[in-house]
Amino acid sequence: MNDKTYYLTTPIYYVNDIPHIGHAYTTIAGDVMCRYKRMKGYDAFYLTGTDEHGQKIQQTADEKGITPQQLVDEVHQNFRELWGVLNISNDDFIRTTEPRHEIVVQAMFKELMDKGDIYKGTYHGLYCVPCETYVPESNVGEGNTCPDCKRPLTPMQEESYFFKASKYVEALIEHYENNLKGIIPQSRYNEILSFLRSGVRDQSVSRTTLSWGVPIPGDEKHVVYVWFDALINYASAMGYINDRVKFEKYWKEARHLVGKDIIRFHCVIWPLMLLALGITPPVAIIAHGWWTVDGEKMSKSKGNVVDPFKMAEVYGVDPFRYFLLREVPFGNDGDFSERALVGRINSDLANDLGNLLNRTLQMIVNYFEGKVPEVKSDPEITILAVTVLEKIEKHYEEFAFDEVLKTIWAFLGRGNKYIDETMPWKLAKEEPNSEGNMKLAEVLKTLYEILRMSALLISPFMPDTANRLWAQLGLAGDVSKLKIDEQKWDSGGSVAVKKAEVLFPRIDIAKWEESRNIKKKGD
Ligand code: ME8
Repeated sequence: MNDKTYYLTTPIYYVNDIPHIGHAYTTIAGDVMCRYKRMKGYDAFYLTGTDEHGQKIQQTADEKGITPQQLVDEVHQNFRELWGVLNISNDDFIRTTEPRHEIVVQAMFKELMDKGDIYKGTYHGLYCVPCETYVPESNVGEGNTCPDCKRPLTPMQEESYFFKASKYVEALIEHYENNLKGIIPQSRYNEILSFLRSGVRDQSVSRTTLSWGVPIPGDEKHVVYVWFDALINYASAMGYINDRVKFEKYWKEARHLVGKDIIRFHCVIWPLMLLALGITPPVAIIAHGWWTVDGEKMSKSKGNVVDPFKMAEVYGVDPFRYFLLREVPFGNDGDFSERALVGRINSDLANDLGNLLNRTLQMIVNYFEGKVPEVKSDPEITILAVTVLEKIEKHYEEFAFDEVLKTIWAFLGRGNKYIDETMPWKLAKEEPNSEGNMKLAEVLKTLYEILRMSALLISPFMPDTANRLWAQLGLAGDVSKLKIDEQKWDSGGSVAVKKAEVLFPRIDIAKWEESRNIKKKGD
């Protein structure tokens, strides 16, 4: 049995809306991490799913004149379909309306009630319906509006169950003090710790104003508050009740990937719930930034919501995956523009990677009849390859996907420069068995090894491209199933390469602009 386990989750997405690039971003990032871990020999479990209860869903269903069940059954399919299109390697897809989830929500709620950590009271407050949250008085925006979505708040008073969050705050502070990487990046860690030190009030965890939720055991006019319900998916999907072996195996390695909008729920409420239940909090919560589009906030009313299905169709799945993780340091906000995507396809993919492959294969064909020379590669590049692997490992630990890619691309860049420096076409003119002629074999073997190692390293980001690259290198099999550490440097000799095919066709900018009706200056 593999004892190197890893467990990573995405947020579960609301199904009142169709998926957009924000959802695609989080899910691709998690996918890359799990694919990398598997190639490093881990048994990595990747979970995603949909959040299907609550007022937002009920309201959307009402507006559409269908039942909430019909709505969630229909809309959750869009997410499943998108993950198929984007080549996401999730091991499970949890829906919060599934019985396997609901039984865990009820069991945890009951356990906390029995312990006295959930009690009944009355809640008064200003509620934001779209955000599904009460807004504390200190945060209410001008004219009683929500500080996040700016929409008007509704005054509400209701009988409610409360979770004694305050009781576990000290324990959580201590947990984070002992786990300095418990929240990534550091700035979020500091923010959450100072929030915790300012105190956390008991949390309302039930609603009587709607029926679309998990009923509270023994008091069925209440349903469980949607966030209390949703967070539990991370445990219910792992068999918290039905499969304890699985739960124990993966939970100790649990990590949650989230957008910065929902860090308090994940870094404060969820770990407090876990501590109350006697469960260890996750190893880490990793928060990423927010995408805008062409400099503006993405919104339906502006009509600028980027459709990931369309991006994948027009530009290809792999370039889209690559772009999202290369463009912006994880944790920072970023701006999406198709122009920037086209720029990266042309420069990074077609030029840097595509050209290196083409030039190398062409020279192996021209000078060695297509057979990779059976010699050792250049010692200088061999040393470089070792440092590349070490750097990449470190960047993954920090979830610094952009740095991983920069490191791979610097390596490819070294390959391109190596061709310019060694000028194989000159070496090829020298006498057979002369020093220069022997150097030619070394140069081409070195370039071949750079490409072989790059195929392995890009596989988590661009699984199909890695396989196409691998096949052109004359190698068989699915790269994503290989183990990086077993693929020793210089082990890839004695094969016949395939004819070089264009990996990424260049996009003609003038035609691209024309197809989008983008007028040039002065037109
Ligand atoms: O919050 N940029 O679901 P949700 C980057 N159901 N990421 C974005 C984004 C953007 N502009 N917009 C959305 C919920 N995201 C809850 C979660 S978890 C127990 C419950 C991503 O459908 C980002 O990961 O609103 C964010 O956290 C998530 O989508 C929110 O998805």
